[in-house]
Amino acid sequence: MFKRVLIANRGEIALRIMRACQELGIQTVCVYSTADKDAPYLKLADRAICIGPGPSKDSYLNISRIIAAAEIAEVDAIHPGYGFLSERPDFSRACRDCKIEFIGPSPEAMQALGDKVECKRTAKENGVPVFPGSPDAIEDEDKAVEIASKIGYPVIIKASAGGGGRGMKVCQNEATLRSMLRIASQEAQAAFGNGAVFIEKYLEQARHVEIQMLGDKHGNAIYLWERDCSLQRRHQKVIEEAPAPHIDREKFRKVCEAAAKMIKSVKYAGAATCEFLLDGKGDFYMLEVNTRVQVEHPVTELITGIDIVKMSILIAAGEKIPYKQDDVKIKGHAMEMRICAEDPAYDFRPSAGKITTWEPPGGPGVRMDTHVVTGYVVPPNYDSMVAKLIVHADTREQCLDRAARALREFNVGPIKTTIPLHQKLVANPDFRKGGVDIKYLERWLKAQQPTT
Ligand code: MV4
Repeated sequence: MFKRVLIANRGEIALRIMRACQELGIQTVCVYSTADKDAPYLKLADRAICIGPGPSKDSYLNISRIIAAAEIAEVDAIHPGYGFLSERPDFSRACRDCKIEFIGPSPEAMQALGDKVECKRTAKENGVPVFPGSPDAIEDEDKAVEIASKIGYPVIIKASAGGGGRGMKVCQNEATLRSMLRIASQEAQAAFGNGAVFIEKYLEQARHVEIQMLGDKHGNAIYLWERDCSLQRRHQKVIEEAPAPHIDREKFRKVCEAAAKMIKSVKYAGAATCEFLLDGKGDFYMLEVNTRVQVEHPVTELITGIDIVKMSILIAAGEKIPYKQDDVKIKGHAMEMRICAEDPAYDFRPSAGKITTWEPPGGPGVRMDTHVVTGYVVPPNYDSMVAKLIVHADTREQCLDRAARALREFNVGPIKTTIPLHQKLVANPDFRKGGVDIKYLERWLKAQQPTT
């Protein structure tokens, strides 16, 4: 087992990883930027090392500074958390080159799944359903038009090196497809240093369901079932839940089995998530694979009882996954509300500053993942999430009621947060019915706006 681990991240996930390490008897080294120098969680680390100024590119995204900190502190491994360097094959490789274990997949596995064209090919080979489209990156406009007329419009152009919704173009007809192909490729080249684009059938109305997986270094892979992340705004998830409401579980099991086979095929070690769109007929289509621990992992931890962050560390240390697929049972229902320092009454404008009132909820079935304490100052440099409120109950309805109760207890000031939005959502009849689509929240927010 590792003696000492460096945490290359900040905020709630740095604290979450620190907690996992401490329960495993591992010493922790936390790096921080000057913008985070007074963050309270740093006191819980065995050692905290400043790696630079506030801008991420000079600190949390700076590979050489992080590796230097790891060498000074003589750590055995680095946990990247989510965001920042977590999905960068060059960071995984830099760790390997310096003989530091990267807590996550090899650069090869990360590359194979991060490239969307390659990932789709691997998916197909393993029986994971994907949208029909171009099997390779597009070389020739006429060939793309031919494929599009075969699958039918609308089609979507995506960058092979893209992800998270960046650089996508929906085309309703041949003329748009022809003109957009070159633009999309140029944009992809500028944004990702790789101009490869592909097309696939565009699905208008969909739900977003993702499968949580774990793979180990011994060729084992299991799935921890799914999360429904359809409630989102501008590609930022607002509420995630598990299990997904109203799905055919036996049909879905086959998709999960194929997804596990796929990550096994690239010898994947660590936590991974396969993103799917679910159409109105109940069919699933894989979009992409996230090669990291995700923000919303606690939802799955609560319904399965499996500690995903601890597992990621144990797997990196060479342990076998201690669960058989049949050991993974869904217990109850869980929901995560991402509480952000933003004002929903003013188009979600950032609300950074000092938090003088912080009264978090508690009681049965309530988990708070946060680095915030009374007096904490939200720095303006990073993402605005200040807490994840995760609730667990026997049924979905009880979970919603518990969420409403916890949100009533939650009192924060003077900064504005998204708590009032969450209160409206857990009481919303459409959301309570379950199965809202990915455009629901933006539609609903628009309808809420005063029309004057
Ligand atoms: C799509 C799609 C519809 N059809 N692909 C957005 C994020 C990236 N992971 C892929 N995305 C989409 N790909 C096809 N063929 C719609 C989206 C999409 C979306 C997907 C999941 C969650 C929210 C979304 C919001 C807008 C568009």
